[in-house]
Amino acid sequence: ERIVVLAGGIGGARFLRGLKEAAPDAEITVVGNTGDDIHLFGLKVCPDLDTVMYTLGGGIHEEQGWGRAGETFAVKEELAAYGVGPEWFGLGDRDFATHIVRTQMMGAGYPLSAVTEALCARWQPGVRLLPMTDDRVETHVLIDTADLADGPQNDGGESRKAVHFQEYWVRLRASVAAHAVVPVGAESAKPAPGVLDAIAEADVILFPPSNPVVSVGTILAVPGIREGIAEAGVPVVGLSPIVGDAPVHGMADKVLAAVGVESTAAAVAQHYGSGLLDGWLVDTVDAGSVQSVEDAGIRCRAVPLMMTGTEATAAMAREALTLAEEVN
Ligand code: GDP
Ligand code: FO1
Ligand code: CA
Repeated sequence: ERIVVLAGGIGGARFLRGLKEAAPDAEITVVGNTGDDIHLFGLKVCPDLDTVMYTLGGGIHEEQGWGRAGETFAVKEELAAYGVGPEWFGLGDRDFATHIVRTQMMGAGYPLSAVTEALCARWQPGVRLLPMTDDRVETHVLIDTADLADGPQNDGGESRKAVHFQEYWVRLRASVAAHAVVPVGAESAKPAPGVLDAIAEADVILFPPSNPVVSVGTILAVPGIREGIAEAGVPVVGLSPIVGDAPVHGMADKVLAAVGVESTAAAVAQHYGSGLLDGWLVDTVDAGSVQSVEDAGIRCRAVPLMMTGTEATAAMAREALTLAEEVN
């Protein structure tokens, strides 16, 4: 069986661990979000690709969900001693090596997809990990400068600025309103080699409980990917990242508000829409919303959706595959 998964970072990676267990013989292709990518100190950092690679390859910092296990921060401290930041983004020594190899290969002319394959030769994630595109896409978030503590105060005029997604998420902790989320560069990006073929040849396509706006939404913003999924004519099943009207972790509600979507499992399903989604899993606490999702033309089931461990996550993956068979 060929399964394609559109994945962000932590939610996508943890789900994939369960999916591998649930479908040990499946050929899994992961289309990873690269809108979170950021250039720091001349290095290209790909947080979501690395989170998937480290999680499935056994190198992840388990409790944190991102970055390396057993990490140290000597390089960051030395940079800080020179007054060189940003101090708000924690790049560790082990992680630095990944970014150095990636940047060096890209400087030599290799596309990100080839570099990702080379990095995965070490980590052996057990899935084919493809970036959504080899082109540069960077998600930016539009905020009000008046909302910033150090911004211009009540000068009468309205002043908005775009900040990099990582600055919004990590430095500001999504504490100010997001007025828009823009995947800069997406409109002219091309799907990476292998992405459209994997989608066209898939038996099932899954949306893990990843952020619907800045993870799955960004992947779908690459021209051709959404169309390819719709045209594949195979079951498309998603799992809600919203449980009990709030994101399980993180601040997905802030970016959902920016696109005018309520933070409920049903609203996220309707945001994807019946033109894209055939099936949707909500958590048992949201069983009351199953009917409204079905009324929107999307087959829906309520099952436990908390990824408390590999066994619970594998059970979620099995439910998703079962629902896919039902809608087929
Ligand atoms: P990120 O790139 O690291 O933010 O990770 P993703 O976009 O892949 O996933 C983030 C989303 O995962 C968040 O919106 C969380 O609500 C969701 N999430 C995290 N853990 C769980 C879980 O155990 N169950 C469910 N249903 N969602 C989860
Ligand atoms: N997340 C944080 O909250 N703080 C950090 O300092 C941080 C550093 C970091 C470094 C490498 C990497 O691959 C991921 C990192 N993350 C950090 C996580 C990541 O930036 C975000 O969780 C996701 O991009 C959100 O989708
Ligand atoms: Ca992410």
